[in-house]
Amino acid sequence: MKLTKEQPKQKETTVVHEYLDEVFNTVLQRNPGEEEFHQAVASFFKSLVPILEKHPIYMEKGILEQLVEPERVISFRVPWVDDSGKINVNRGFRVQFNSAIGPYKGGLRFHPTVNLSVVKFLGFNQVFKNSLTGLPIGGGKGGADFDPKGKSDNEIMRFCQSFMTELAKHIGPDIDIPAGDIGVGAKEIGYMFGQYKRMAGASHTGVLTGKGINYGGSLGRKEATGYGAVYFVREMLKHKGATINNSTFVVSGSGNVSIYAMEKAIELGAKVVACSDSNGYIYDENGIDLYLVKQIKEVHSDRISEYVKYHPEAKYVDDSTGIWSIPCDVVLPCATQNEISEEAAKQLVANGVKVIAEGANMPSTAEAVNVFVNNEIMYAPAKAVNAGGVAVSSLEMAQNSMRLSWNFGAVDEQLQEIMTKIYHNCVTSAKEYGHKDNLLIGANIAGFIKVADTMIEQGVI
Ligand code: NDP
Ligand code: 2IT
Repeated sequence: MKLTKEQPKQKETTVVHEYLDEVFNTVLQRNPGEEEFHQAVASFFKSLVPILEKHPIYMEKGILEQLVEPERVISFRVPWVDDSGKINVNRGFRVQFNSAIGPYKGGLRFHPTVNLSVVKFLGFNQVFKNSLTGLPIGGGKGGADFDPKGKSDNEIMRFCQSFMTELAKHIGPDIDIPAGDIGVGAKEIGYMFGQYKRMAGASHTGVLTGKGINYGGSLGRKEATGYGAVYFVREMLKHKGATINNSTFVVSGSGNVSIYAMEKAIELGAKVVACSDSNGYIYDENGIDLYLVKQIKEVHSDRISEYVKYHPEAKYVDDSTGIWSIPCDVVLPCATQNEISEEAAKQLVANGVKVIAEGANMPSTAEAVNVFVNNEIMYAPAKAVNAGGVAVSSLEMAQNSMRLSWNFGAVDEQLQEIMTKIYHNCVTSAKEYGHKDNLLIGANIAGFIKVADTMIEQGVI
């Protein structure tokens, strides 16, 4: 990469801020009301100041202007018939954000809160997360404002088929490869895969990841995001000469990411004392009975409040945000965006938290992040911490291309290597750009460089 000569620092800082402000103002004007998207872009831009100071080429080549505009946005009607015969209409999305380093890759979310802003914030962050994995995947995201809660299996199947009937026109194993996210697990992926196969008249195994093991799913994908997050925490603690053993964890959510984060943390000797769902949280000071949580959530799709029926000594509180009042060493927010407010962050800090590692996407508000950074808490952002899920998705694609499947140990070993590399890459980038130990800046810069340099190499502009 050709670098222009460094300018005196003060002058450059002004220019850089002016430039970032200008691009950000365009984002605000072009995307009115998309608050989550604005939040993701603002947080990312803040981290880029040191790299733009050193390498103005990214400004000269208009890289940021291009990065904030998705390559393609698809929005579509999803009509489906419920069990009573009533016709329902939902809105589906796929945002194909950036394909510089590979085909679009990212999950699908089915939740009533899904809208264009949510899909765009997720897609934007996915671009840099995927870059951090070191694997050849671009970034995208999709979903629908469909609520799977309380729906029958047949209703979910009909919805998934209708959703895929439109989505199929836009995806493919070398074009765009969706996977799961909130409300989309192996069951939904199976229904969507079946519909894609019927429409294509061929079994393009690599078109989706997170598939069932019988038809091309990777062993270890289900566990990957949660395990990966804990492997990342292990590296963070190692850096400080500490270990997970005997530490106390609070893990929000009780879905895919949360359950497997708890599983790995417990395996490595932690005591997980609390988890939650969107209704409330449980606190079990003896340590969460994970077998029971799996039964409640994975087998019966029930509420986490059921837990206290089997463990009356534990406590259930009917307010999921209260989970942040529990003193602990390590916090893994693994539910949803903006689940940690500024007040919650202050309370965590006051209670002596040592590590915050984001399993969910953008779980901390901008104000909460400031609280962690200003108090020098070990804080790691989602795009680094939860990258294990998409990394193993990429390994699933590799296995599909080879028409082979690796055993669990082989996948898990690669996951551990990938998470360790991501951690070191973040640390190195943070240090190189003058923000030692700031994993937020390190992750954003490391994720950015690869995408930006590739865009320049490919002559996108
Ligand atoms: P799941 O649907 O499996 O679980 C989501 C969990 O979060 C459930 O316990 C759910 O509770 C809770 N939750 C959802 N919305 C809210 C809300 N508004 N307030 C409080 N709790 C809520 O999803 P995942 O575990 O897959 O995803 C969790 C997070 O991790 C998301 O941010 C996702 O984007 C991110 N992620 C997921 C990856 C994956 O591989 N699945 C990869 C990387 C990131 P309830 O049951 O009541 O709805
Ligand atoms: O946010 C994410 O990284 C995911 N939901 C997983 C994406 C994927 O393609 O596995």
